[in-house]
Amino acid sequence: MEGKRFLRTVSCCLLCIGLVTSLVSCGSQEATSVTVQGSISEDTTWTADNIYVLNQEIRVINSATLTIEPGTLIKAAPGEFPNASMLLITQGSKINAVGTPEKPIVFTSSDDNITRVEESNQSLLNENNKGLWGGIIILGTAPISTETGDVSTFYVGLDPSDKANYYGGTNVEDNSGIMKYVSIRYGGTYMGTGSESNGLTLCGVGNKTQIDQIEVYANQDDGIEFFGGTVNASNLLVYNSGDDGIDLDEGYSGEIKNIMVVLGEQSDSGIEISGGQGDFQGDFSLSNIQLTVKTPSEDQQIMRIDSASKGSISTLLASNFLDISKIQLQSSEVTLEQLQISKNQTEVNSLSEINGSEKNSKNISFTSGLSLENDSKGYHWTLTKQMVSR
Ligand SMILES: [Ca+2]
Ligand SMILES: [Ca+2]
Repeated sequence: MEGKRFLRTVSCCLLCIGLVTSLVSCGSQEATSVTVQGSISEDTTWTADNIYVLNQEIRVINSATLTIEPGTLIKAAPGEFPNASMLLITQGSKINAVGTPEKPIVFTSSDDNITRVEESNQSLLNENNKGLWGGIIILGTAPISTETGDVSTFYVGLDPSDKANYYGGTNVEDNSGIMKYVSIRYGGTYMGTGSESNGLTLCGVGNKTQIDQIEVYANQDDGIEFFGGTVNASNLLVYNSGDDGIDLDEGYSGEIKNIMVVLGEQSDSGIEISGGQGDFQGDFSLSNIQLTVKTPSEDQQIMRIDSASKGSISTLLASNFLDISKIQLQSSEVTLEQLQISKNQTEVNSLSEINGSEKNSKNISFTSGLSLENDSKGYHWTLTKQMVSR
């Protein structure tokens, strides 16, 4: 029995941690580079003295918890579908990634030259190096609203014949773990579905999960996308995404507080919301939102909200957009309160100036002199802040 268990442990470890590839000089200490491949099927801790290199799809399965120490640097090998490197937390498994402002947890590309989290501002990559790896995907068991009415579905881009690639269910209180002070950089590789991956994708993730202080820097698709689920989130910063900053889909029904999106020239909407595709619409609540533009372009929209959406958006400051940028509101079940919007340096106070669809005119109020609960100082730990002040 003992021998059998030993062999099983050894084979699991061989699968999880491929090999120690090299020692990387980092000042007085040397960080060991550890290649990770295959599935993680028992509780595992990644420690800050190593650099973990994700080689293709890493799945946490079998109700295991992946714990990542503060200050840990994780890099992802290059490649696109079906060889994209990504971290996938499957249903029942958990991520426990809690950094601190001084020691955030950093996910980046293996093209990144940094060897310690503290060297982030010495990276030779920049905001144009998007699409290098597949991001982080969490699959939970909370409700989703799909077109087919299915309670659960597979994540597009993953193998539908494998049950581990499914998300959604009836568990509002799904607990998929905790992520705090985590920076996700240069993701968004091609997923073989006509689109790219998001920085962080939360699929059917429930309200016992904690998502707070997350930065997504230079991702090719959306920064953070929520597919259904009931998870609450706070302090989300998305910088220069190729598509939207924050994207809600499939009847997402949680509360998000403190959002900051800085759009780049190729970005689409600051926030895009699609309601439920099936039986229920969901009900979201977003507040304390700052949407701004680094280099204004005609592609940028402030928000797009489709006809199936239901929820509320309050205290929103949008600035530096071009005149052509709009809030497209196609639902009569969304309230927009305390908006302060400036375009071409001028404050706009009427719906006709911001509404692309002309569909809905009720439940909208404007304000001025808005002060947000968390202004940009709260994000001092992020790469975005370090690069802006460099
Ligand atoms: Ca997306
Ligand atoms: Ca999108």
